[in-house]
Amino acid sequence: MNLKAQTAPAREGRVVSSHGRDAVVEDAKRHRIHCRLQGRRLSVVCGDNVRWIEADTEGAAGLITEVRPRRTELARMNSRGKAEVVAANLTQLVSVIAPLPAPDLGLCDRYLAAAEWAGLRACVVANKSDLPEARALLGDALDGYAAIGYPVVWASKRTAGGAQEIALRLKDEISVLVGQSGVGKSSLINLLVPGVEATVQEISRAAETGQHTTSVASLYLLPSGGDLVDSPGVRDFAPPLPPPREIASGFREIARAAVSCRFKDCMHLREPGCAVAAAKDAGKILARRMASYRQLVGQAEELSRRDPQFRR
Ligand SMILES: Nc1nc2c(ncn2[C@@H]2O[C@H](COP(=O)(O)OP(=O)(O)OP(=O)(O)O)[C@@H](O)[C@H]2O)c(=O)[nH]1
Ligand SMILES: [Mg+2]
Ligand SMILES: [Zn+2]
Repeated sequence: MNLKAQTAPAREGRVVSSHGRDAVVEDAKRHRIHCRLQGRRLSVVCGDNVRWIEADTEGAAGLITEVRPRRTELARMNSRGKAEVVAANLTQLVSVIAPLPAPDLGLCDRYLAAAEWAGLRACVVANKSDLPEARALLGDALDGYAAIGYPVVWASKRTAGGAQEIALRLKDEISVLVGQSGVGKSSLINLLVPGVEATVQEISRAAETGQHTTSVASLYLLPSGGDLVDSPGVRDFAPPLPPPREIASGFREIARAAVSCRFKDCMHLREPGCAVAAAKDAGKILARRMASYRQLVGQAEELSRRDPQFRR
């Protein structure tokens, strides 16, 4: 570290994107500064509030010296089974689905569960509503999400449909766009934030090849208020799981029905007097949502067998 770095006063800022030991920090005046992390122990993600100092460090103009405690964390399990934070200090998750690539609604259910566990508001955006197959492929799913209380919006970058409604939902929130690769998250950023050019897959056929266009999470300021994080698309998303008994809190309609189960510790698998099973049989809880719930309970049980600490 040079002399200037040692004497410079620490300043507050927020990480708008990060890659390895490098991060772009936005200061109070909305200037963006290329920073490096001080020391090996620090790590930051998009949305982190940090302290930094001006410093000439090999191509970077600042040095991040401290990460402020996070109010919220959205995390995922990486391929090595370790929790990895995707973004910090979010208030809302926007799950983007589309008719193309082939929709994976189980993935959307897992994102919504992760939002519940992380204490984030959540909504569902069905993009590419201009495609003729959109309503047939996504209509029922969207109605299902609306019925359990998630705001839903049809959107299209082609027709700009839904843009105002989404902008209204994003106002006063720090939101993240999540979903499969190719559903059009970056396209929605470009629609909502004129002038920025989030990289979008050029050839529409490429959406089916499973290539990921956005490689790091980046935060954008919305002209109508609010901040929006564009995240790299996924083929799969596994949230870090709570103990098996707490999985139901990620599925609001299941948690609501569960108060009437005969047994207080009912897991809604096949216990007698299960109000959740009754609600499913009566068509009030979707079979797919139950399957998503069961899948996560199975995974959480597997984890707690391997690590009894996990059982709490
Ligand atoms: N017909 C139609 N195509 C769209 C719409 N939105 C995006 N696309 C196309 O879908 C493809 C993927 O869009 P992206 O915005 O790159 O998708 P993404 O979700 O950001 O993908 P990743 O960054 O890989 O996660 C591009 O070819 C877009 O032109 C839409 O509303 N309608
Ligand atoms: Mg993208
Ligand atoms: Zn039950």
